[in-house]
Order: sequence, then C-alpha cells, then structure tokens
Amino acid sequence: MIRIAIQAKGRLNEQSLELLHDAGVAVDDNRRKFLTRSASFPLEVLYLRDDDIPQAVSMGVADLGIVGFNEVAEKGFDVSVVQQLGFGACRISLAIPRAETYTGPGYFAGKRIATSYPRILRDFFAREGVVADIHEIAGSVEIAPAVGMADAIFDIVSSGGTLVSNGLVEVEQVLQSEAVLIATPGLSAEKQALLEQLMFRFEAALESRGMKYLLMNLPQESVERAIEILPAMRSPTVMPLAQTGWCSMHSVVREEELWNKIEALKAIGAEGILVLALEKIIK
Ligand code: PRT
Ligand code: ZN
Repeated sequence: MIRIAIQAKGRLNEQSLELLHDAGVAVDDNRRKFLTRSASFPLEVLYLRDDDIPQAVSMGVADLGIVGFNEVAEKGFDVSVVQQLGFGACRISLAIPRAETYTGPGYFAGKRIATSYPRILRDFFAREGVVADIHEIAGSVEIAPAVGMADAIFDIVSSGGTLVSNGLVEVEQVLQSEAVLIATPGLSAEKQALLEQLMFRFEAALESRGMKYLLMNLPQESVERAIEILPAMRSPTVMPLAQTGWCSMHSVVREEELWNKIEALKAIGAEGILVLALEKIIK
C-alpha cells in the first residue's frame, strides 16, 4: 500500500485525479472524505491543501504527492522530485507598475516587494546581490502596489492577464513551474516498487496526451517521403495492400501538427486517411 497526497480543491485537483484515472488507479472523488482507497491499485489518496503537501511527504504522512514545483521550492522540505507531470505550468515572476522603467535586478534595491514566495525571492536577490524589503502576504498579492502596500510584486503568472488588469508588467521570470510527483526519501522496497509502477503508468498516460493515431493508404513510391513527414516512435508501420503499388501506413502524430501533416500526406497521394484517438503509448 502506498499513500499519495493531492490537492483537495483548486487548480491541480482535477488534473491530478485525471492522471490517476488514466493510470488505471480508480479513485472515488468524495470530497467529504480526506482519505480514500483506490479500488484498482494498492493506493490511498490523501486530500490536502497544496501548501501542506511538501511537508506531509517529507514527514512520511504521505509517501508521494502531486504538487506545483513552486510549492516544493518555496517550502524547502526534504522530498525527492521524481517526475514532471506536464500540467499546472506557470512561472513565478517579479512585476512592477507599468509606468516604471526597469533597469535590471538592481531596480529592486531598497524597494518593498509583496509576495507569498519569500524564500524563492530571497534566494534570487541573494544571487543577484540585491538588498530589498520582502513583504510576505497570503492572498491578492497583485493589488499590493495599487493600494500602496508595495512597490512591486513577486507572484505566479500564467497567461499574464492578472498582471495586465492590475497595471503591472512582468520584468523577471525567476522560477518555471509545473505539477510534479514528489516522494519521501528512502521509501521501503515495497513502496519503491509501487512508485516505479505508478511512474511507468503516468509516463504512458502523459505520452499519449495530445497524440493521434493516423492510418492511410499510400502509393508505394511515396513511402520514403511519407516517412520524412511522419517521424514516428521508431518508424511508421507500412503494410502492403492487395492492390499492387499501394500500401497502408500507420503512425502517431501530435494533435497540433495533425492538419499540416494531413495536407502534406494528401499532396504525395495519401488516401482514405483515418484519424483515431490514442489511448496509451507504452514504450
Ligand atoms: O487551497 P489551496 O492552498 O490548496 O490552493 P491555492 O489557492 O494555494 O492554489 P491554486 O489552486 O490557486 O494553485 C495551485 C497550483 O497551481 C499553484 O501552486 C501553481 O503550481 C499552479 N498554477 C498554475 C497556478 C496558476 N497556474 C495561476 N495562474 N496557481 C495560481 N495562479 C494564479 C496566480 O496566483 C495569479 O493570481 O492565477 C493568477 C495569474 O494567472 P494569469 O493567467 O492571469 O497570469
Ligand atoms: Zn495553497
């Protein structure tokens, strides 16, 4: 049995449950319980606030956790980051009022900066040799300059929309973050084996996201050019058709490239193109 802590509610909750689901770990999402047991894998899910996940994992209250790398870096607890999970992408940046002129990190010397991430900011300023006044505040950091509580902010940015609507501009991206799988250092052999099994399944589930399976009929003479258009995992599957001079080709394509690839394939004679959803890629 292994226990994983995930965010109880918030931005990472749904995608954490979806990843577990895609990895064949059925979890009943009953928010009133704080601990649930999977029916299909020897795993328990502990629902916590994201801020508490690094500590819970470092103490071994949970063996594993899914949390933003920003929280791991800020809290500084002893946990191992074992896998990047490809969702919850954001960055933690310094932002200043739009009317100001930015001159580099020295701009912040002697300024008041509001943030919920004092540790990461302190490390950044130490590296840059800047002495500034860091004000730790819990919520709504982005309004601090407008209400006169700070000269600048250090906060999570994703689309940048929040900064724009508060008259701020991003001037330094200090930390890139995404959701990560963390583990208690020194898991028992039994738990380590379960962790490896989970990581293998997560990887297969993540690999297949945004991918499509493509089948088509192709004149034999176009195979070389089609292979250039479709660099597949090892190489595309090519099978002869009953009609001489023609073959059937299968491959895997990123969804965002799909239409460009289809147009290129049609131009070299591809016909009867089928696009299928891809369930899993097992390497
Ligand atoms: O209740 P709990 O403590 O568990 O949740 P929380 O409110 O502390 O965290 P939550 O759910 O807001 O975020 C969880 C994690 O999602 C964060 O720790 C990040 O790793 C990740 N993440 C990804 C984000 C964002 N994108 C994000 N855009 N977390 C917060 N934001 C906020 C940001 O603080 C700012 O107010 O969204 C605003 C900026 O967004 P843009 O798109 O306008 O730039
Ligand atoms: Zn939080």
